[in-house]
Amino acid sequence: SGPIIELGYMGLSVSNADAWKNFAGKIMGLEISDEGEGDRFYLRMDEWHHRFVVHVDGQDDLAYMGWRVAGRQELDQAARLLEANGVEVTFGSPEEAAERRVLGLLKLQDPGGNPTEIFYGPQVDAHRPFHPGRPMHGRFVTGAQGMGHSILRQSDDDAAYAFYEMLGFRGDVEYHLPLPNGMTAKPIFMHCNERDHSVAFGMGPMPKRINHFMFEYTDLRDFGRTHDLIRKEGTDVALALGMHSNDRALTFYCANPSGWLWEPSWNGRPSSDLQEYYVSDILGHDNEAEGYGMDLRLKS
Ligand code: MBD
Ligand code: FE
Repeated sequence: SGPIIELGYMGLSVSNADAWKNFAGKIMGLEISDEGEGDRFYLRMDEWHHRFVVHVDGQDDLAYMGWRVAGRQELDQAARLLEANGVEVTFGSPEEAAERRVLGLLKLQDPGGNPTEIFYGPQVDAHRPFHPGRPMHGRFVTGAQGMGHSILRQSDDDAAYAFYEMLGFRGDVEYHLPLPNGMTAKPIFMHCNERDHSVAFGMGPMPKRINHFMFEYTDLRDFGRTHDLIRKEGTDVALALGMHSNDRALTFYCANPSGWLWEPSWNGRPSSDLQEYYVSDILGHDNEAEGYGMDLRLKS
């Protein structure tokens, strides 16, 4: 295993702040934390100061991924590891660390060009209990599993695999799936903790850096309420309610106000180092809205 312990935070660039506050808070149940900075607001999922920084600067895409290491020694170790493998790394300035609410960070790019930060020491607001944006029976699964997972754009899946493996992630191709053009998609799923996967790729060309973000409710009632609310709003759903074969989670994929997908989920199983692959999901996940990069057939 390597220095990375969790997907700790993400930066999003959005154009419509009000739509995002409604979607993230009133529909998904995340806590909106606006400190009046004007160009950004925050989304909380737990006691951390934030899990998302939402930058209102109009790109409607991922701004950066934030991968956590335990402490300063592990940050230095990660920097040496990356440099030894020919990856250009810069240490964030004290001002940049303060802006991210962390004790220290590295800035780099993954092989797909996705802005990537490796950090230690997040600001945890233990004095400020998590307060969901809509009433919730339970909470979000975070802790040792991190905030969730994302599928990211890569131009070279082998290079992406080598990069994340170098940082200590494990995983491989976990599905062989038919594509609309007759080819076979072989997406790769990688984990760095008990979350089944924290990063995935291998979905072919993508218009944005990110295809989707998955997060998990502890309570089926909250997951179900989110599904009810999305259906009531008539929001685009790319994959209907279903259960994945790899993480066994009940999920669906809906469009967020930036036009990429969110994957609310419930009841995922922990990651395993015993590699398997699947040719179909277990239940549902029928294709609905097209054009969100999820037009492959997950269930045979
Ligand atoms: C996932 O979380 C996912 O997004 C896909 C495409 C397949 C299995 C699990
Ligand atoms: Fe997913």
